Amino acid sequence: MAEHESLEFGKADFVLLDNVSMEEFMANLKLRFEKGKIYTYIGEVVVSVNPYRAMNIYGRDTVEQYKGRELYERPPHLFAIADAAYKAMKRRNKDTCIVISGESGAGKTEASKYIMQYIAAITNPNQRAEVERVKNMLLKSNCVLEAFGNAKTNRNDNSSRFGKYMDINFDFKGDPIGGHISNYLLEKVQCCMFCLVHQLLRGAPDSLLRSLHIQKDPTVYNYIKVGGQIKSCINDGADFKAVADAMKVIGFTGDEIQTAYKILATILHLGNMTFGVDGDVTLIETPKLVSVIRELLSTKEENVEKALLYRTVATGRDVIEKQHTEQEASYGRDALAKAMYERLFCWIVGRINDIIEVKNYDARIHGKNTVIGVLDIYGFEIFQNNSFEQFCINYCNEKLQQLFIQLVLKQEQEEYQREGIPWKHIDYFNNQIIVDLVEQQHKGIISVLDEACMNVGKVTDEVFLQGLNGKLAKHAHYTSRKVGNINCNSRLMDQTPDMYSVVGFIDKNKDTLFQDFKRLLYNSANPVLKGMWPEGKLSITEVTKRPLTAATLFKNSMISLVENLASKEPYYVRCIKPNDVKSPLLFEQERCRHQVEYLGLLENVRVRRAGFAYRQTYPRFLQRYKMISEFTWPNHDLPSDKDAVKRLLQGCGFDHDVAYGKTKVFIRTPRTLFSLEEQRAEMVQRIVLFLQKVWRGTI
Ligand code: AD9
Ligand code: MG
Repeated sequence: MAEHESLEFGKADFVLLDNVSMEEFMANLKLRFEKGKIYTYIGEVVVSVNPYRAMNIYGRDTVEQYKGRELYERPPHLFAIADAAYKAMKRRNKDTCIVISGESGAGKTEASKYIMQYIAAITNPNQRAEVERVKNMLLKSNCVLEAFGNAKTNRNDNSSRFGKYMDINFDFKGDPIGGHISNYLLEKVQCCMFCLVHQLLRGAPDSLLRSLHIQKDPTVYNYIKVGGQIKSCINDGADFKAVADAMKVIGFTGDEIQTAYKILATILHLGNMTFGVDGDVTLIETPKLVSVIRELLSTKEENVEKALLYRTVATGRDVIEKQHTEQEASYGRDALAKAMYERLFCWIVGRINDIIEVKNYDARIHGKNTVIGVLDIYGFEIFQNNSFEQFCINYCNEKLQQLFIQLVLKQEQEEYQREGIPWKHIDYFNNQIIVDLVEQQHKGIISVLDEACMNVGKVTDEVFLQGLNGKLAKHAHYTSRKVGNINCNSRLMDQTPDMYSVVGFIDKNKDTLFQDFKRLLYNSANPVLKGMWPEGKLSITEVTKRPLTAATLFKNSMISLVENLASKEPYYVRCIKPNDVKSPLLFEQERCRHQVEYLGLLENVRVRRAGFAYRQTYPRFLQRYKMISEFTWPNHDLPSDKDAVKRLLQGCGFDHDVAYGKTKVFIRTPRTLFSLEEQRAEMVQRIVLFLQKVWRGTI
């Protein structure tokens, strides 16, 4: 518990509140925000409120203050949690992870960057060149991923449109030796809103723009106009260069970087392509663009035209070419643009992984390679119109909340029960019911959606809605409402009590890209582009297997993410967004309260307060502390380790602060542990001095 700050700043740990009520919690949070204290603990969880202004708290001197310290020794800070995760990894050989959650714009990505910076700053004391290289790569990869994966939205000027989980691998010395990035669902609806597109228009040299046939004026491009905002991301001009440099440093070749630009340019041109009809023939109204795209993609002109206007279908043994209607052609064009963006992004992540993954590490020689994972994922999102993307993003957050409940609330309570420690059960809302509503086999929303997609004949959003109403009408967390004739809304989740429109779910879930486009890109003379589309190799008769739907792929990736996190020792950062206007001064009470509620922070305080800060099995506890007591050093003659631990703690006068479970000892306050650690350090020092004297022969 952090008790070292003056009370004028409120309580540095919510566990220290006089009364655990929502009112007191909010008053403390507000007071600290107003005093510029943006971090507060709940035990080992950091609650962070976005300050919306530059804070002078991340410099080298602050790093030094936190390095190697215990959590409760210094005022709450992200660095303390990063240090705790690092120490646990290094001292106890544990894989750890830091899960950063909170809604869009709450400060997750910034937090993840500060954590990475901190880890980079405290490692590699010997300045080994290889480790420096790895650290630089890890930091630079962030810059590239943000450029391609972040976009300006109403809620955040630099909003992550993809979820990122990054593992950093460490060697036995605790220095970074590599990493791995997993990305989750890049939201591609507004692919032209991505930062790099703006950076390209504003920051690229004229010669590059000319070679891409791109004009500087963003209003020329339909996809950008559809995005509705022609504002730039932060500092486009300088950023363009920074991203290009970062890509070079990471090891992207010139051809690879050029191909990335060509893909972005192709997407912009595609958005301006229009189709018309002449009798029963569908035509391209903008033939010039076809030749521009041909040039950019290094393909043949007639192939581009054909892929845009026809699709090849296999009917039994015959292969026929079917002309698109105007509408189908437009749909195909948009799907191509989105798919190219998504593929480019995944390819970039893959390339970065190839480069940063741990190589030449032999665990038999070097000992275990341990990991710290940092998860920065898109937060809960509620817009005027919530569609498939919000559904996936919010489902992901429910899943992470469930993990938090499992690890922090449920397991804690269950452990006390198991160990026979007196314990008053604390109620909390368990959102498992909502997770099930989404992901359960057969009955869950994703199953219903997949079923609707597989319908033979009529496959519409309406059919999906009927499916939902049929299967879920009685579910306590599902309601359905119909607005007008076409706009169907369903309320799916309770934590975010808003409606989702089912319009577009079917299309987005099927996520079809006509095979003809895949073949077109695979047949490009540009080897980089070709390499991104290996499935274009398949002939039409070979493509029979139905691919997994977007929602099912997402669900599977979430399940494995949660499994991965659950296998590590978790640390949490819970981010809160104080207002909607990016103001450093405004603390909107209701808005914040809502976030505190759905993040379950009050329950977290209650469980933590009723609980114990530290626990350890009796033998391991003795192993670490037996030297501080005459009853246990060097060995004890008591009937059991439990009795020995009791004797040791009684001897130190800590009996009042501990509880003895069946297999573990529980210590209530960190101060006790701290004091045990101090006594141990003192004893170790004395033993060392003693041994030195023995060696020197002075004893
Ligand atoms: V989203 O789910 O990706 O849309 P995030 O990642 O939660 O969202 P982000 O970290 O991007 O939000 O923060 C939004 C903005 O808040 C940043 O661009 C900064 O302007 C501001 N911010 C956030 N954290 C800090 C901070 N610790 N110090 C100063 C901050 N400014
Ligand atoms: Mg973000």
